Amino acid sequence: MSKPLIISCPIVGAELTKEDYPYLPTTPDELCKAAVEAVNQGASIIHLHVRDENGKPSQRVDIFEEVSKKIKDNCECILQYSTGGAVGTPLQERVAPLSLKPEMATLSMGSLNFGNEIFENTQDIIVGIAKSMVENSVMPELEIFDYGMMDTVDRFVKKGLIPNHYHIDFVLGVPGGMNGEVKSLVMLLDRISNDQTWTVAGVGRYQLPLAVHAIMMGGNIRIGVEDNIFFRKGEMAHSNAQLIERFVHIAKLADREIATLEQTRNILGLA
Ligand code: KMH
Ligand code: ZN
Repeated sequence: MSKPLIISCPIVGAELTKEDYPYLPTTPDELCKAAVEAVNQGASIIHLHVRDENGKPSQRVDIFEEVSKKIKDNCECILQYSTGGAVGTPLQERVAPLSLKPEMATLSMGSLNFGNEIFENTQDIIVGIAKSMVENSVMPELEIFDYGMMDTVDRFVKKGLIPNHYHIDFVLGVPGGMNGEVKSLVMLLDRISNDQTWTVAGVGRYQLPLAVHAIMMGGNIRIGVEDNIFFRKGEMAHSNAQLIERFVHIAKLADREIATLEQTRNILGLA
């Protein structure tokens, strides 16, 4: 029997605007609705960014608190806060929401060009975020955007700079990072042990082929509009749930059941 498939959903991200994508959830009510629909469709982890009153990406604790409460009141899931924020967000703002003690949060394992900007993750930033995660008992999901970041993971774990219990998310296809070809994923998988849990987040047109391969390879998938807004070429998805639905069908046809919340916690070793 193959392992249940964990579906994570990044419901909004920090880069898109409603001008880019009219269905983008930004208000607390819209974020809650998007999360509930994603969970009803099969997601057990919600990767959460929030927006301020003007729709701008924000790491404000009060907004994370309000949105988290709304989501928790309306569905059961693991909340995974973004500590990446938007490009250029200072360290202190990035870690601020961790004081709310979400079950999980992201930890990006290196700097990279992000389109025409730089997503900065120096050693001090990585260690600063990791320290705050340990203080708040938050399980890290390591975001791997490029092959060399796996070397950083190994080095930092060895030096005790980041926790040694983590989940991995290979985020492939960011312009400036590693591409989302299946052979990129295969190379990365060669770097981890058999018992290491992992997810793949394919950006843009890579979402579909990488998720299909991950389903067959025993990995897990991140599906949502932070990574991709198109259901198919030229046709926007109208919700996160619509994007997820296709992969639930594929997983079922491939004899992979969708992980329940309890199964997700067990697989990831969450308390
Ligand atoms: N918005 C990107 C610059 C994360 O959530 O941890 C970073 C990001 C990663 O989205
Ligand atoms: Zn994110």
